[in-house]
Amino acid sequence: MTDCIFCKIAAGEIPAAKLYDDGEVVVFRDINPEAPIHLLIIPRRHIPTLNDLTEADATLIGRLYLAGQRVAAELGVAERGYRTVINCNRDAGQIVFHVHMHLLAGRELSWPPG
Ligand code: DGP
Repeated sequence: MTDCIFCKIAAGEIPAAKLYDDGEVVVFRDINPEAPIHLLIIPRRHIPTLNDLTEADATLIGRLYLAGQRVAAELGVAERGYRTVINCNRDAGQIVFHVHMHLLAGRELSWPPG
């Protein structure tokens, strides 16, 4: 999608601190971190929200988690812990309409989230 900021990051047209890219899934640091480690894990293919997923995307969504697991281990936070969150639409605070999983780590995270 031509006007999607995360599509442009995935394509390398906008710079981002990328940690992982396997062709299908890209991981980069959030520009506005809410924790010492705050990553965004995205499918390269443009999917606006969780509501747009189909059965055919089941493996792809699993790959988002596996990429997060991998990068969390590489960054040394797997044992201490981390949180993954996907916001969907307005009430959840989604502002970028390209499915993305937040991975937060490096501090104790309160629960429930706001
Ligand atoms: P959400 O509220 O779930 O849609 O989260 C969008 C996140 O995307 C937010 O934490 C800030 C981040 N973000 C927005 N624009 C950019 C950007 O250009 N680069 C990076 N690295 N992150 C961005």
